[in-house]
Amino acid sequence: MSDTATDYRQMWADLGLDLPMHDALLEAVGGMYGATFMSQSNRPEGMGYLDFVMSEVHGLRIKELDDFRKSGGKVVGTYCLYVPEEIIRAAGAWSVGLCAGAEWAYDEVEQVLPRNTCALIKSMMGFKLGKVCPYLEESDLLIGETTCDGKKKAYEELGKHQNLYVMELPQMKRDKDLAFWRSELVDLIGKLEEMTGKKVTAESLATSIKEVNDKRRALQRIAAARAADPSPISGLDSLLAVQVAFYDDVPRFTQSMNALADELEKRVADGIGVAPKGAPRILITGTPMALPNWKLHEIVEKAGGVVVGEEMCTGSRYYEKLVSEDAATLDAMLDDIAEKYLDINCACFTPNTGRIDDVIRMAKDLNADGVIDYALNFCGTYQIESAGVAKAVQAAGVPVLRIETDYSPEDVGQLSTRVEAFLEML
Ligand code: BJ8
Repeated sequence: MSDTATDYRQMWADLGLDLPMHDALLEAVGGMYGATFMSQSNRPEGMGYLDFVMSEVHGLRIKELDDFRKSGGKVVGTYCLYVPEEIIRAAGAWSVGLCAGAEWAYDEVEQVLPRNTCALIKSMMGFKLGKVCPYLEESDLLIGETTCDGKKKAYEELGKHQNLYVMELPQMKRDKDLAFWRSELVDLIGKLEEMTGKKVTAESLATSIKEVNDKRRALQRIAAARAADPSPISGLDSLLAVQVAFYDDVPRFTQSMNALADELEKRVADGIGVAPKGAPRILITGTPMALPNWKLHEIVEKAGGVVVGEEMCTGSRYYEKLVSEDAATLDAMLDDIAEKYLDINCACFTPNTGRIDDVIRMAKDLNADGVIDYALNFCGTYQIESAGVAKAVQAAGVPVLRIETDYSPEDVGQLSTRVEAFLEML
């Protein structure tokens, strides 16, 4: 994390952050990062880029956003995979995925949201009410979406504090739902054009589709390298790459991740890994793990396993599918974007059998020895899907461990015991 004694303090104060609380957050996350990431052995050198990005997460990157806005640019904050980054960039704005991965200001949050709300939503509100997130404060517009009930209603509260626009997401995937979703993309374009004063054209959209696809392709290369035994990169480092993908500068991130992928491919050819060959290989599926939520990966890898994939929004759902680059007109590009995004398998949809197919396919492709189904407490959609996912994956011959947790460290001991027993059984 940034040294709080550097000259970023004025910038943070100008953004209206609560400086003492912000110092406390940076110190806590910096300590966690050091203990979790820097203690790993045999990391790829390419991780140096992500270490640097994390060391400047509230520093240099915020300065870049600040400078962009001072030169007339607009920043858009998002919370969900369904909000298309391609369209935001094509309208001349920058998109930042907002973190919601740490317990913060829960006392204040529980004044407006029920205690039994999932940790992700509480964190989203806590960062705002606690005034500790410079990304939120740099956002000219937040885009919410009607996914789960908790988020949908929490956006009403969040909207009392910040400029917020909500996209309506259908909950089924029929042709009429696709047509409706496409019309939501058209409305989003109108909203963004009004804010940035820039037109979304076939040219600007084609450019942003290509840029975002290139970012996803770089992440696909990293994911493919993880299929090797021994795995050339830890699950923790791979998860971090996807978490950073949501807010870093797109071309710079893509270039750095391609350099990392080059190194990983060389490691695979040379048989170099981060865990001994034959270490238990785990695929995790479930609710997303927003920064700085590294809890389960750390538990698995400290217990001697290696996480080889994540079927989640901070994983394969983010990078696996691309928007077609064949379209020549704005209309055809919007068709492609609507189709690609509606094809994400979130538990908010019914039915959502595509998710089960993905988990089984990934478990086979990555030679996973076991699957961990991960749901945040009070996340009804993923908790309800959990039994069906476990049954189908076990029927396909892969053992499953089901875990429900939150962001608190209180259950780490108990979870570690369960994970150790699971790894031993594999
Ligand atoms: S596309 S997974 S990012 S909605 S954990 S807030 S579902 S109660 S995060 Fe998600 Fe978009 Fe779907 Fe992905 Fe609600 Fe569950 Fe909380 Fe959740």
